[in-house]
Amino acid sequence: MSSASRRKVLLMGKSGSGKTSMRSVIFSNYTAKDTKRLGMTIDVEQSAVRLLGSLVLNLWDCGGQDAFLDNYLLAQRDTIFSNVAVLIYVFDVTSEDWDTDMRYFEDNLVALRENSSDAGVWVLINKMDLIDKEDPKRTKYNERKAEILALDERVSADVSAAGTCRCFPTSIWDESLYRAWSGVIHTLIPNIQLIITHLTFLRDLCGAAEAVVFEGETFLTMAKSGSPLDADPNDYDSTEVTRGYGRLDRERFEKISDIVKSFRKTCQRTGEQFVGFESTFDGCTVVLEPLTKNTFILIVTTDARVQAGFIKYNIWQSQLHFAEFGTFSDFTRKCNVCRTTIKSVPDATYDVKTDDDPSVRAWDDVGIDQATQAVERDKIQDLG
Ligand SMILES: Nc1nc2c(ncn2[C@@H]2O[C@H](COP(=O)(O)OP(=O)(O)OP(=O)(O)O)[C@@H](O)[C@H]2O)c(=O)[nH]1
Ligand SMILES: [Mg+2]
Repeated sequence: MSSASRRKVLLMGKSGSGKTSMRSVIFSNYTAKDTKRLGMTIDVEQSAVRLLGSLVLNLWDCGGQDAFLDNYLLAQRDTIFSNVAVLIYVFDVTSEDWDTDMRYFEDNLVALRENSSDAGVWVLINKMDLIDKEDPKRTKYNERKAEILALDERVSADVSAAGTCRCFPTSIWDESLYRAWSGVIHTLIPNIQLIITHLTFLRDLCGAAEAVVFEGETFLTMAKSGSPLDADPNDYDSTEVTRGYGRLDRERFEKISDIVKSFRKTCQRTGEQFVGFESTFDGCTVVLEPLTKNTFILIVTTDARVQAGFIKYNIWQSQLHFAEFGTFSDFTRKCNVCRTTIKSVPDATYDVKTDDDPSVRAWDDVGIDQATQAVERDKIQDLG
């Protein structure tokens, strides 16, 4: 069993770039407007956010005034930059002193690579809403991104196994913030590939188009079935291709997060408890259900014959097993998916005493095997 895993996430960047605003919108239910009241951060503000079972993010929001920045690089260098899982570095796209901003970024990156060489680096170029009108093609963003990636390449050239550096345009006023932060937490979740494999299985079991897991408080997207979160059409799996996945709105997860969070706020105001929802319209069925203590699952099907009750039944069957992913690396619930895939997962074992006992059913046992089921489904489809 793995112990509680705490991952240190540094939030850095010049004063006023929007670090505390982001943290407050994502983790403390602030609206973008509320952030106008925030004062500057003094030194480092630490907070802990529990994401999945034992996964806890330790957020270090580092105030960006010059005096603090100098202190992080000198007196506090080891304390700040050691044991970092991810550095989120925030730039203000409207800054008029880009050269100085880049110099600070370089100093921080060098300190990070010295102390936590494998940490991932997420550079968020923030306040995009302020320049989108004057620069609709995002030329300025693309130039800055190129400069940042070139700088990282130079700084990380001699560092073995340096973590990846990625750039995102963000604004606290739209969905881009959720997209960027979903990407961050996605990379921090242990067993993520195993979770994706199970979601893909569950999607296919339900004859669905998509299965997505959201974090229960923030509604950040943690994982989805099939292709990776930011996949381009070449990465789609066969189900996604046949179900016309390319036509789906690329910002659907962020929009769903927004809708669910607003709905939950309404429920709170009216004294109702939000537990999930289901809806059927135009031959499409959507089910949102709690999956584990800290997550929700959304399953969407465009097959008019698949009913919400069937989807929910399968979700309920999977719940206890999914709960294991957040806490354990030794899986003890009988599972056909794990039996075949666990070998490729580092540090995870599948140790189920009843594995050879046919009288004990796995959560994903179906009456007929998967291949037969697929053939049967095609036959029914052919009959119209
Ligand atoms: N227009 C716009 N304003 C933003 C955005 N993000 C943050 N702001 C505003 O920028 C101001 C400063 O934001 P903070 O979050 O306090 O900045 P900070 O990076 O934490 O600053 P320090 O704590 O001093 O390091 C606030 O008034 C926010 O409302 C954004 O995406 N767009
Ligand atoms: Mg701040």
